[in-house]
Amino acid sequence: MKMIFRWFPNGDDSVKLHEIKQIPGMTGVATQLSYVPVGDVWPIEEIIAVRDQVHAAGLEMEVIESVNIHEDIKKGLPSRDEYIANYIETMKNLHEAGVKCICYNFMPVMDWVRSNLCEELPDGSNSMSYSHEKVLLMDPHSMANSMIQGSNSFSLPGWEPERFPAMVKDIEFYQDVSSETYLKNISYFLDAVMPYAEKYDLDFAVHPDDPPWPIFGLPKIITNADSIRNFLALNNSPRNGIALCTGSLGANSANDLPAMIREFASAGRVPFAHLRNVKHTSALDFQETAHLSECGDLDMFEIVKALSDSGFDGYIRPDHGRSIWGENSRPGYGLYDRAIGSNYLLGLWEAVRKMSSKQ
Ligand code: DNO
Repeated sequence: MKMIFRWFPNGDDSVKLHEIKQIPGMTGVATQLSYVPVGDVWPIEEIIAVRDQVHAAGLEMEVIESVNIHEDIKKGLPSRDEYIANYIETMKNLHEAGVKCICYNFMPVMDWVRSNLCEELPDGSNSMSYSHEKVLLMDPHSMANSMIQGSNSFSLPGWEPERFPAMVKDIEFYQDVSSETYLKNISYFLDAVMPYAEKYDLDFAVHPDDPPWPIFGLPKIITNADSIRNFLALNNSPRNGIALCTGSLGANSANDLPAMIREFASAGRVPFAHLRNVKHTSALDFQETAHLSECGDLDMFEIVKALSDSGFDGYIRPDHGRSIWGENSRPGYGLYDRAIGSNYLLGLWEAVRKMSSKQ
């Protein structure tokens, strides 16, 4: 298992590489060229320039989060072949730079959504929260505006500005797309890229839908154990895996995360885990919390134990932290709370490993 930290290059992060290096147990970063428009090839020299910067700080760059999928691929348009060819070219370039794992998502139009990026917790810290009622009252424009306004002027993963002008039309487009058709479009993509994932030694980790239920009438495909089974069955390459995000899947209290981990990680289909905690405020509402089990509704001990028992040897990153101690950062991605969270998770990992080797 390798503990890594999400970091954005080119000055688009309040957290510095040397600070990440000083977190005990941290081996590398999950990063991306966030400024390359979705669908374009990532230039090899730019990938290498970022990698060299990461290496110079004594860290690894084995995980990319994310290489986003162009909407034409998701929609199944004829132009998808050109974007898939670009995607494969990017995979080749990433492989040449030593990347081992690509995290991506198949969420249509928009990536993750929150109704508030800065909700106060009882201890005076802030974190992101989701109120389904508030989201239902928003249209795509007000949603995009509220995400951008809450972003503290950092780019928000999945909310690339070039997506905004087409958002309303894209949402309309998907109203007539059934889940079956959407899965076929995904299958087409997987069938095209998986042979190259094998050739280039790249594990693919698809991120679950966040939140894991429908909004704006968009098809949602990775929300629970059944849907993950369906997704993995679309392409049986061992490279076709999931990014087990406990906060996304855990927003639905019906999801039994340790059981899902035991099933999918034991099958070798979990190359990457995002570990964070959430507190359910109602069936469709939640608040992100500190990582500690007692702060939210997820049992982080059981989650880490399930990973260890399943022989997980992939990457873990502490996902979304709170904003604490007056830090001004990208929402969810400050230094302090994720550093604390990572060391709590590493402590759980050490304890679980030592206990299991004594049995
Ligand atoms: C949000 C992240 C997501 C994730 C993408 C992966 O904070 O977990 O934006 O990076 O869905 O493609």
